[in-house]
Amino acid sequence: MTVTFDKTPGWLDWHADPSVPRFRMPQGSVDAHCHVFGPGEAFPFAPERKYTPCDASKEQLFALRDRLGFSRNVIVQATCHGADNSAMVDALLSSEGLARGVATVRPDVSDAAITHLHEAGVRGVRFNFVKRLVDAAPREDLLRVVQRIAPLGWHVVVYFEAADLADLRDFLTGLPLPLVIDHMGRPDVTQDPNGPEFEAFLDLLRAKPDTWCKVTCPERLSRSGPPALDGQQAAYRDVVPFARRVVEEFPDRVLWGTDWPHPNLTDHMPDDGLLVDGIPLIAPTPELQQALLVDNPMRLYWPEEGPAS
Ligand code: 0GY
Repeated sequence: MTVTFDKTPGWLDWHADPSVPRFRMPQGSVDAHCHVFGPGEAFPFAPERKYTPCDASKEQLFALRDRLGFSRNVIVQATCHGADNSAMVDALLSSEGLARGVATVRPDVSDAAITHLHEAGVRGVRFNFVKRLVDAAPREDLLRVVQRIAPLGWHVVVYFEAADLADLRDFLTGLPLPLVIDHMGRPDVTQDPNGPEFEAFLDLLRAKPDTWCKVTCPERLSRSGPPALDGQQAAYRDVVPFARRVVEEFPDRVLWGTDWPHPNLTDHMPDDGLLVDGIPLIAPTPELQQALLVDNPMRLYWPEEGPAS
């Protein structure tokens, strides 16, 4: 029997006709944060999910990759699929090696399942601390997951909100694996980018030198919003000083991604091409762009391919 799903009321679908970016990304750029959703008929959403999205298939993701000018993707397991990684793994297996994955696993995951994930291209697990997305997992469980994945050389991707950093900091700095932080730890961008809240976030990157940061999701963090129709103001300009601080202090530890298909946005859906056009504002030089879009994600997700010649 085929299961059908009704989207969460008010759900905004991904942009059907994104613009082709004016910014020319360097050759080999990686969209290092994106998701697939279902399709629900083939890959049912998890019973414990907190939202039911529209479908966003691997074919649609790869079409976006090509339209925007990316070469590769890092597909992050979305919470609507719980710990059933099959939609993400199916996308990896269809990518001809051009996608890597970040999975959600439970501490009792079998060795065979971990091996299967690795062979498909998974290189990390995601720990999600955002309460509206998941029920909190006990930290002992997370540490057991860390023990299970450490032999494979994987890393831990963490998603949390700025207000929770103080509580999480010791746990995060104590993790014996590289750490990748989603969306700059979700700063409150009405605050000063040089103020204490964002300084505490930058201190985490200083304290644990194998911590990476995704300078992603301006559309999610912004209060100034998308560009005015007259095009006079840059899109999401209030997020720029935060991302730029991270890129300039840690040029070798930053990653960029679209966050397509943009789960849980409620006021507007971004044009993915315009998101790409925002990259030179946060990484203004060709050297910073090459590191952000190519060298850094390749080092983390395709190290076997070595540095670009
Ligand atoms: C994101 C952000 C969100 C959701 C998820 O896995 C997810 O459900 O990541 C969000 O709602 O903030 O990274 O895509």
